[in-house]
Amino acid sequence: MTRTAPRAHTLLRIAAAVLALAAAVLLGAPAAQAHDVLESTDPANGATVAAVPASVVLTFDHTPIGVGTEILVKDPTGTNQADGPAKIVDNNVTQALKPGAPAGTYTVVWRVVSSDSHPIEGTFTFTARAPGSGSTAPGPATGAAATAAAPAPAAAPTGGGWVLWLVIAAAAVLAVVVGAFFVRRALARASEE
Ligand SMILES: [Cu+2]
Repeated sequence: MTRTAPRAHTLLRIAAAVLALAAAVLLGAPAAQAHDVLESTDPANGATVAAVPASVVLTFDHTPIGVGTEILVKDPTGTNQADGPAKIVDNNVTQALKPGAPAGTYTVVWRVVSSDSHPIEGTFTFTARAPGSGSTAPGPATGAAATAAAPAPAAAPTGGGWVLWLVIAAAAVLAVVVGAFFVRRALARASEE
């Protein structure tokens, strides 16, 4: 009886430690998810292009949440040449520009809500040597973007959900494995005493 008391005490402490570790891993998983990162833009930051494009595209490392997206495309006079709301398709945020937007250096001021629900923002610039083409070019471009936008929202949340569940499952497995290791070590120590 004298030996069971310290052994039970040790096991209780080990169990508490394992539970605390499992909780830390499980609660830490969402916090470890970082903000989405802007990976590239089209036109690229600092690039010079022949003419103002029909749209600018921002590519992130995850699919931003389709709420509160704001992309200003300021021409050399500071006038916003963005035409209509930005469209999010997979990891790409596309902002159409007004037909015939003037040549010069543009500043794109963007703000999106990261897939971890935090707002992120930034700016980039590009220079266009000629104005944007007339209404003929942006017409088919926005039409194609609109049809491409339709299937994406259904697929995107499923992908994000899978990743989250994978992380939780991995954390649970890790917690069990680590817990089993500590318990076995504690039992080995207890039998040595
Ligand atoms: Cu974040």
